[in-house]
Amino acid sequence: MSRPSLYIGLDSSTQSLSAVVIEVHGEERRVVLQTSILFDEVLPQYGTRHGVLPQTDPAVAVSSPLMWAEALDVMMERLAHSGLDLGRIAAISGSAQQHGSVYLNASAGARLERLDSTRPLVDSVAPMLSRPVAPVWLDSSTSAECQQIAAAVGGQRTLATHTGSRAFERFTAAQIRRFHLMDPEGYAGTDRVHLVSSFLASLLIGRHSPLDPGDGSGMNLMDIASHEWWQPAVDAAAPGLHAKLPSIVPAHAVVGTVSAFWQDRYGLPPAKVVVWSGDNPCSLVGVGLVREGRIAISLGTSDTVFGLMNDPRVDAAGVGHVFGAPTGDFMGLTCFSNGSLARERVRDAYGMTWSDFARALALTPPGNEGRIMLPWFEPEITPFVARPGVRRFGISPDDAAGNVRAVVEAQSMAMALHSRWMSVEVDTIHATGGAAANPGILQVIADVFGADVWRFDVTNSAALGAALRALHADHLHHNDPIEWDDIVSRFVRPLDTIPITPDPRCNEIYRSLTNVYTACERQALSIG
Ligand code: ADP
Ligand code: XUL
Repeated sequence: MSRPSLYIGLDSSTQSLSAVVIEVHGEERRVVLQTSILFDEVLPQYGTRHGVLPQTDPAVAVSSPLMWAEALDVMMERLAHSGLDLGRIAAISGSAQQHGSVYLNASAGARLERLDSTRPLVDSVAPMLSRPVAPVWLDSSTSAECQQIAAAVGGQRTLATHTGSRAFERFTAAQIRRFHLMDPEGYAGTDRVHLVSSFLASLLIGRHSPLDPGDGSGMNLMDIASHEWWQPAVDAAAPGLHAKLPSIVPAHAVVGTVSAFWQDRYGLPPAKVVVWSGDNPCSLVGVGLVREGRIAISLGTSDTVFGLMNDPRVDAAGVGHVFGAPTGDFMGLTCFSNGSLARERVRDAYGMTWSDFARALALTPPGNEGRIMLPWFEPEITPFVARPGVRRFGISPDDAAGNVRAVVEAQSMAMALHSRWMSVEVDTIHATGGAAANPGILQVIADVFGADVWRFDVTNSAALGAALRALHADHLHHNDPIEWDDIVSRFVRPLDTIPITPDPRCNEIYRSLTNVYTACERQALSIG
């Protein structure tokens, strides 16, 4: 019988680098290792808070590419000492926070080829950077650049039709444009603009890596249908940008092998490296969504609602995004920045634990007697709110339990309202992320959507998705394809035997309350 193979999925998220290792032995497939490195704790010398470098301007969010590189070095050392038989690694792939960009100078190509395995990785990477920091998805400082790009290509609708999204502050095009405008010399000294995903893949293979359509569609630069750079948007972003962009390859492409640096430093084999992707496309397969009809709600640092779509139905003027999916289909996604963050702010304001928070939900009536909160503690992505501020309609800040219910109901109604554009008939929701541990929150979501909610134990859904992509691509490579349904069914199973089901009476209450919520949102946005 053949030896079992190992597949590694890495995920460089906002706050941590995680790895999930799966073992495949014939029909037997299982997760054999999960491990995470929290940036703030393990690499405090970079001075990040929640993975982001402190700034005086709340609209600016940048992080450190060197910190991500060092985390990769630490992770590989950890894997090398994990007891795994490294010689059995068949393929590695990865996932990374979307939209973030890393700027490398013209020496990077040659330097990637001769990374010095006797020294820490960062020593070789530092001289490659043409910009010491990387803007990340929490940045909202580029509204002017978004307007300029949209105007140059003929409007937001045209941009959305081609690239899958209207111009968004955190998307890479606007970030590149801002760098070009603020630091023309730095931009001129940039030879390659990588996404976080393609940057880390480059460090693994020892040369510039391409990127995949899933992460490419988070840039406002790629034509969502042809998977090629859309020249009008590229021209609108910054001069000479086309030559600085990586190439785009299918999500199952093998982009190289683990380079000599890693072989010499940690004894890794020259295993295949499958192109990395964004964390949302990876999570799509990591939570088992390989067909249209179900959606996932991820309750993490941010909240996201996403689902597979057979066709690229774009939200022409609105809030949603269409990305490429690892299966070759499409995915729709709406992102809310005030996710766990807002829930934590309410919890902490009343000195509660998560159990108190759950109790407060249980003690208050669904619909909260018609009272509404707009929980914009930080700048919000959906709907776009530049200047944060919490708005309360009919609810006193002194009412602890009422405020708990209000934040959860507002978030659930916003998720339902702002994912309608996907036109997916939702009867089943896969819930993931830290806050999915809270059944009270999931009950409100079930009632608002009128759908069954299943909990999945996928704290590492993006890393798992990356490992599954490595498995899928390796089999394709050997002309032995495995169906996506077959791949996910072995790894992605609900935590419970029965779902959280909607109460029809509560669903009725939320149908009318969502109209009230919509009016409150409109009023707040028009006042500013
Ligand atoms: P990330 O986006 O960083 O991967 P996670 O999915 O790990 O985030 O979620 C972490 C968040 O989960 C924490 O910030 C915390 O607010 C939230 N959380 C953890 N346990 C609970 C709970 N019982 N109820 C509500 N939220 C919770
Ligand atoms: C999606 C988005 C976030 C990041 C988080 O558009 O900005 O989900 O990918 O890592």
